[in-house]
Amino acid sequence: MPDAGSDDSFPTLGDLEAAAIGKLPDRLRAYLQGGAAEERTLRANREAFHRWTLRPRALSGVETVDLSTTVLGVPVRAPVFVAPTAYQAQFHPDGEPGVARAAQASGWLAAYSTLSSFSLEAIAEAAGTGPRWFQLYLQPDLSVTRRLVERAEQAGYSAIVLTADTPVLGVRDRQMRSGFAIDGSVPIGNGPDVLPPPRAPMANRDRYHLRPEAKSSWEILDRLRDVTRLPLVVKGILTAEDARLAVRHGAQAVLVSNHGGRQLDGGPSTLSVLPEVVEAVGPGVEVYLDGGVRRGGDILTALALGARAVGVGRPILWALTVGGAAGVRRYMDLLGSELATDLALVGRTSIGAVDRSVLGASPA
Ligand code: FNR
Ligand code: LAC
Repeated sequence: MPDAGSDDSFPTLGDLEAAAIGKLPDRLRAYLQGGAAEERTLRANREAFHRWTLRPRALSGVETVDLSTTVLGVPVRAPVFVAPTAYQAQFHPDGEPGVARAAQASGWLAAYSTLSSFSLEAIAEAAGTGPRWFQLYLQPDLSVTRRLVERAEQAGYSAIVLTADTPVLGVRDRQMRSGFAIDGSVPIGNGPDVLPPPRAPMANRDRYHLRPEAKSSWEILDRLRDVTRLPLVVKGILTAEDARLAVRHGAQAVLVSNHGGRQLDGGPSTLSVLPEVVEAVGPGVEVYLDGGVRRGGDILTALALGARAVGVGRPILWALTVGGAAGVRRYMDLLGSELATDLALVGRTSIGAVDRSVLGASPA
């Protein structure tokens, strides 16, 4: 068990990012902090939250506040989950098992990357009974993809999150300048046959070629359903069209994500397209969001616009960098407490009571 929030190297959530990036070598800082190209989309994710206002309510009887909810039917202690991020042992030796212990202690759902530093089985062991999802990157060889999914099912992961926005990695200026390369040089815990997405298309005269898995269409969801009974969550949805296609091909939920601004620069902020996706899928399908979620008020804003739960990516890696598993636990404590505070201040005592009336008028 990690210490319950004993790490005081970040007294507030607002101190976490600076505390972490001060500890990292340049290459890892570039990998973690960077987005694609000019980082317009990276910035837009944060700015979108700042355009909304929350409506404080007075004397509303808020003695006890409950953050619990369910995600795909699984009970969780807060409507926030750990978004999948690669190579966590690069940031702290505790790596994904450290995150898993913190998530279990906090009652948070956590998603783990295909590109985890530790094996998905080792992470599952550390997670114990804690809810966990496996994030899937399609592999050039379908049998390798299939094997990953089977292993995840056997190890007690309760959903497969197919990341659908990465046929090739976005153009990452900061990474290129710093020399951090997502390639075979960074160890992957799931085995030597598991590959990260390709860094760039291969030029051949007047054509550019991606890897074989890039030919996948929505039928890949049908293929995955032949392999597993687990629910499929499609990550990387930013339009009503794709949301409808995902549902038509059997996705149980969609995750509105632009990969933390790391894929298509110039794409929209996630918050700005959340309402269109929620409307497109209709009431029976859960919609999640990640990208720029930092404070309790951001969570309320996304929930008010129809998200069932939200993911946090970089903040988990910041907390891991600063304090390992105990740092992640402290981060989860701080964010949970802030969300409970903000919920009381908008006059609500449960997550189910958060609706559009929590927010002021739509931004222009
Ligand atoms: C990511 N993300 C990501 N997504 C995924 O599906 N598989 C992965 O392996 C990774 N790896 C990864 C590494 C790092 C360093 C970052 C910052 C992000 C994207 C991640 O799941 C999520 O969409 C974003 O991080 C959410 O935005 P914020 O919270 O970082 O602003
Ligand atoms: C990233 C990949 C690995 O964004 O998902 O770095």
